[in-house]
Amino acid sequence: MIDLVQLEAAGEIVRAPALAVRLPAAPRRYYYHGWQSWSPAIWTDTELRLPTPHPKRLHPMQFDPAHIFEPHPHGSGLAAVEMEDGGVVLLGALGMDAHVELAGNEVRGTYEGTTGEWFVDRGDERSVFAHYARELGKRLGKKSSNSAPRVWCSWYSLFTAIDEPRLARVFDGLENLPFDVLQVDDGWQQSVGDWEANAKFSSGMQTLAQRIKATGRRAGLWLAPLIAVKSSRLFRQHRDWFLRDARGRLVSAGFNWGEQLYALDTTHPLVIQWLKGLMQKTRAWGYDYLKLDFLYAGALPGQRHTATAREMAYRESLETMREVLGEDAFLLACGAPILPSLGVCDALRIGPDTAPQWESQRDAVLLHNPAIPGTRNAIRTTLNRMWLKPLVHIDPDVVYFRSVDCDLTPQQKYLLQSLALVCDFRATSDLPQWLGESERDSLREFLTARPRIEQTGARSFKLDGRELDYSSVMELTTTPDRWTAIKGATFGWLANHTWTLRIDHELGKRSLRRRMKDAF
Ligand code: 9PG
Repeated sequence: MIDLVQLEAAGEIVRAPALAVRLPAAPRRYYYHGWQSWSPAIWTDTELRLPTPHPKRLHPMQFDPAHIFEPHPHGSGLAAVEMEDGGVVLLGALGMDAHVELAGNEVRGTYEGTTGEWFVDRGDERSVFAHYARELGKRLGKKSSNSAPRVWCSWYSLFTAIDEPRLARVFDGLENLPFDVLQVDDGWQQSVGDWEANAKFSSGMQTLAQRIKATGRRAGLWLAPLIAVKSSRLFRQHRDWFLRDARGRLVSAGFNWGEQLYALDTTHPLVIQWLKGLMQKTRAWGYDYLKLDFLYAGALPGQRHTATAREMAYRESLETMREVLGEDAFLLACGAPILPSLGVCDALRIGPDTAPQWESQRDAVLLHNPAIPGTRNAIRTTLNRMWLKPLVHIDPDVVYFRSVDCDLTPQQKYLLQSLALVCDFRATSDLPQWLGESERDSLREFLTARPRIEQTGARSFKLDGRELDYSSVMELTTTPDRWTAIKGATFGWLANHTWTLRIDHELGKRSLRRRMKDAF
């Protein structure tokens, strides 16, 4: 049974397993809210049918796999529509495990196998989202309003090519640039699942943390605690810890690093114990800024050891990790389901990865995939999730100042840097050795700036009086012509094979090795 709410009920809270809001007419635009950090958040014309993003093998790590093929406009947790007169109607869940859709003149929300509260409001875009955020904060909690620490992160320059000598050169080169955290990203571990230092870090992770702390900064570390690659010891030794579907088959958590990913069942008592041990270990090594990544894996659909709704199961596992890490640690959740992370993490990545490229024809047109790393994708989704700012530190991902190994134009870099200032989250991966004198000055200014920020519209701001308009970044490439659609379908089919993904991974590694030999 669906409860029906007439639109007079603005600003109202209703408790129901499912709820429909009848609109006076068909809306003009629809706000699609993707499930996790990397999934897109976009406003589109309701008429527009977005093609299925490719490759499908990546769906579990980019979208909510339970809903990716839905015919109507739909989204995770909340939906908003814009009416002919420009007014916005919002239907948002105030709990976990809810999905919404637009069917004709009705916005419908459903809790997956549970019940909970709904918030319904109408008005102008900024005010309905602000009210919704306030209600979410009351129920899920919110984190401190102190500024987020300023982070140097190893990923977007060195990628997996990190090792002790390279990091030492970076730490030396940073001199007195005002970073609060030096965060070691992917590349230190033996395998995704086997969280011990690999041969490139033979002095051990504790020594590395000490070296960072000796520069006067906090030590940060990347971990993907809820997934494992197929070749990891963890997966080989504990197959029974991993999530399965109703037919007993292992659930895919996506494909990355040239390998199949699997998800831990975080309701399994031995998994909980293992997770606690892992968090204790990283704290004991000396890291107190944790970037916990690929967290969506904790909320994938499947049969769990304990029959807990999937997002609730994820939230409980995040709470467990938080508890062991302690309140004095800073927890950045990445690749994380949005609503279930609120109140537990300190910061939340709210868009896909930025990249030293703006947008590729391959990703935007052929694969039609706005979750793939790219600066335009990152800016678009981050802006559409700015409403989360009162609840959590919103991470728009790193910005770029360098010209070495970077195709972004000065204007594109400026748009991204300014967005980070608006979000009040400052991070970069630029190697100090790659920066010219004026680029280094700009980075220092960025790290120390306290600009006066005024939001002048849904997608425009004034920074110290300087106009900043993102409207040109926001649109998605629309329906492709027939020839492009055929090319895209063929390319998407090719890209879906494990051998193509493996070759792509190998080529990526080779190109990284070459770039590093030349540049660092
Ligand atoms: C390390 C990286 C960095 C980065 C994270 C995450 O959907 N995708 O294809 C996709 C690929 C990589 C990725 C996210 C999504 O990157 O966001 O900051 O830590 O892992 O491997």
